[in-house]
This record gives sequence, structure tokens and C-alpha cells, in this order.
Amino acid sequence: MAGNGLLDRRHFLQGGALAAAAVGAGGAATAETLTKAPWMTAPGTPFEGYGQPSRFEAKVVRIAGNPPNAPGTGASRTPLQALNGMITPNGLHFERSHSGIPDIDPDAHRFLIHGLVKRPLVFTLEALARYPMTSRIAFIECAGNSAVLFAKDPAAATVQGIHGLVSCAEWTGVPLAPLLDEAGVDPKAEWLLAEGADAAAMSRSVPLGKARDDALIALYQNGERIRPANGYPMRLLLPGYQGNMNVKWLRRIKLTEGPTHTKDETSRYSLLQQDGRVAEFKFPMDAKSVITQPSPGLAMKGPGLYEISGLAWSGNGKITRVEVSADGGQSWAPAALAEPVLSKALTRFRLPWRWTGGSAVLQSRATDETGYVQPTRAAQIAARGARGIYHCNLITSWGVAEGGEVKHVYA
Ligand SMILES: Nc1nc2c(c(=O)[nH]1)N[C@H]1C(S)=C(S)[C@@H](COP(=O)(O)O)O[C@H]1N2
Ligand SMILES: [Mo]
Repeated sequence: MAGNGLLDRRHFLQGGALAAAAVGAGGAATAETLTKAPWMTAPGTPFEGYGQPSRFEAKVVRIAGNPPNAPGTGASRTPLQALNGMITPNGLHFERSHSGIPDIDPDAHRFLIHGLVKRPLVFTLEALARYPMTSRIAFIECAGNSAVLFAKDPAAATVQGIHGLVSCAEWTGVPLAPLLDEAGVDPKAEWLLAEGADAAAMSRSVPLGKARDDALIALYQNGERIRPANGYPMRLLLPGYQGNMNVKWLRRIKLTEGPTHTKDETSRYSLLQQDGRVAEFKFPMDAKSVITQPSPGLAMKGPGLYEISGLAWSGNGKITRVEVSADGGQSWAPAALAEPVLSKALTRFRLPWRWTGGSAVLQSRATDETGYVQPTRAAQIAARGARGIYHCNLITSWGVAEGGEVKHVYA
């Protein structure tokens, strides 16, 4: 068994383990023990056209940061500490845009496939929506997520502030491969350029192999039309690839011989190396995990049994293992992975922990089906230097102080 109170995951199933957490009702609890609440004395409110969360959840919101004098560019972050399961509700999916959110009229929008093809094709949304659709659950993570972990001192921030540029949804739409076949791709084409209909006309180069493998023109997000901020009425979904390549408001795919070297794959979203050179085209997001509960801002309420829970994901396949440490990485215990465990989707992990009331350093470490293991902070900085800030997937540490306060620390 791992040190500092980590328990085997079967512990919760053994009888009586949690009795201490329930309010002691004594042996004589009956229906009369419950007082009659005001909401039981009169009928509730009528139904709504589009539902909203309870007013008591008003604090569960994204936090937005926009650079001064740059309206439109910036990001908002998912409140990971307040969510459970693997799916991000649409109103809380993170947003990252380089030139604001365009107000696209779906009837006026057109999507073009051209370049090295036999038959250029133009689609209306209606025409596209007649093709056979598929659904898949996939995370999207901005390659700039968690970059603050390279800073000299630990950021005094929540899991939302540090890691909130990752979300996971069920995306439904038309696979790209049959559309490419219909256009008739020239054998010389090995890449494509995908461009958005925002004022930035943001564009990225995508290898044709990925486009044929599992690329989707997504039209729906968790069952409803994609939200404006996430690409309405259509976006390119490239499961597991860095967020930036998942071009929103997709208007054009151009088949090309080689990469186009657009602004967003040269000035950004590439990896600055120790020697000052830049590694372009690192596309999949490597395996990563983070503990969401407890985490900074969620103080411990007193010694006893807790469930440590968090999220793990890999752009290279399924998560096969998540280990948790309560002693800063000296000893590890395997967490339970909640089903379904899907390739390139967020995976929820859980592990019971008996907190004695003393200090602890909580960490999680993910392994994916390729055998890749999430690195420590020291290892990632040693391998890369502190300037290659994209694709940061190093192990995060939450320090629990005596008294229960939880803070981001470097272990
Ligand atoms: N057209 C367009 N597509 C875009 C962007 C953009 O600014 N314009 N931002 C990219 C970046 S940097 C990221 S991380 C993801 C974010 O997707 P989301 O806003 O749906 O979370 O969209 C990508 N697609
Ligand atoms: Mo991004």
C-alpha cells in the first residue's frame, strides 16, 4: 500500500467505510427526522424553453482572460474543479480564439474542398448534413495549456487557471475521408490546409494521413449544434491533435503537396528547443493527468476518508494506468479508471484516501497504451528547457497543509 493514507480502490466498497461522512442520525432515523422544506409546500416553477443550471451553481463558470487592447483574442477556461465524469457541458467548454467569435449565418456559410483534387466541391450546411454521420467522444486541449508550470515559481492558481484549456465532448458530424474521395485527391497531395471563417481566417496544415484516419467535420457538440464559440456551424475535429489544428468555423480545405507554413504553425504552437531551434509539427498531445478534487480552493474539511479524483488523457490512444501519490512521488497507488475508457478522450480516475490531517503532496501520473509515462517537472524541463512552453504535460503537485488548505506547489 502507498504511503500517507492512500487506500486500495476496493476500500469504498467494504461496508461502513464512509459512515463517518454522513451526518450522524442515530439509530432512530425515520421520515420525520427530515424537516419539511419550503419547496415542498407549493408547486414549483413552469418549464423553460432552454434549461439552465440551478441558481445555486452560479459560481460554476468559465474564467476568461483577454490581453488588454486585444478584444477577441484570448481564452476562457473550464472549471475542472467543479465538474465530474468525463464530459464537459457545452456552456463550460473552454474557448480559445484569435479574433473573437464570428456570428455566422448557417444558411450563408459555405465549405469548399479544392486544391489538388479532380473535382472541387462546395457544400452548404444542408448538403453536408445529408452525408452519413458518426459520433465520437474526444478531448480538445490547447497546446498552450498548463504552460505556467514552466514558470520559476508555482502559480498561485486553481486547477481551472492552470489546466482549464482542456475539455471533452461528444462530437457528431461527417467523416472527412469520404468527402476527400468524392473530390478525388491527386496522388501528389500529402497535406491539406484547413481555414476558418473568422476574421483571423486561422489556418493550419494537416497531414493527409490524419485526415483519412479519424478527422471529422463536426456539426454537433453533446447532441446540439456546436456552440458559436466552438465553431458553429462546423469545425474540423482532429482527435488527439493540438487544439489549434481543430479549425473552427471551417470554410476551406485545400489539398497541397506539402505543409503551407502558416502563421500559427511557425510563430506559435511549435516547440522551441534548448538550442534555440524550433521543432515544427508536433501534433498529438502526449499523455497527461491532473487531480481535480481535492485541488486549490477546495480545502479539506477535516481528517477522514476522501475520494481523490481527476482526469487523464492522451492524444496517442487510451489511458491504461493512472497512479496517485500522497507523498510527493515517493510511493504510488493505482487509481480506478472509470468506464468508458476511450482513445483520445478524457478518462476519470478515482482513489480513496484517508487524510490524517497532516501535510501531504498529491500527484497523479498517467500512462497510455503506447507505454508512454507522464514526466516529472524536473524531467520535462531537463529534456526541453523552460522555453519550449507548448505541449506541457508534466506532473502537477497539490500541497495539502495541516489544517486542510490546498495549494499548487513544486515538489
Ligand atoms: N478558425 C479558428 N479556429 C480555431 C481557433 C481560432 O482562433 N480560429 N483557435 C484554435 C485554438 S488555439 C484552439 S486551442 C482551439 C480551441 O477550441 P475551442 O474554443 O472549441 O475550445 O480552436 C482552434 N481553432
Ligand atoms: Mo490553442
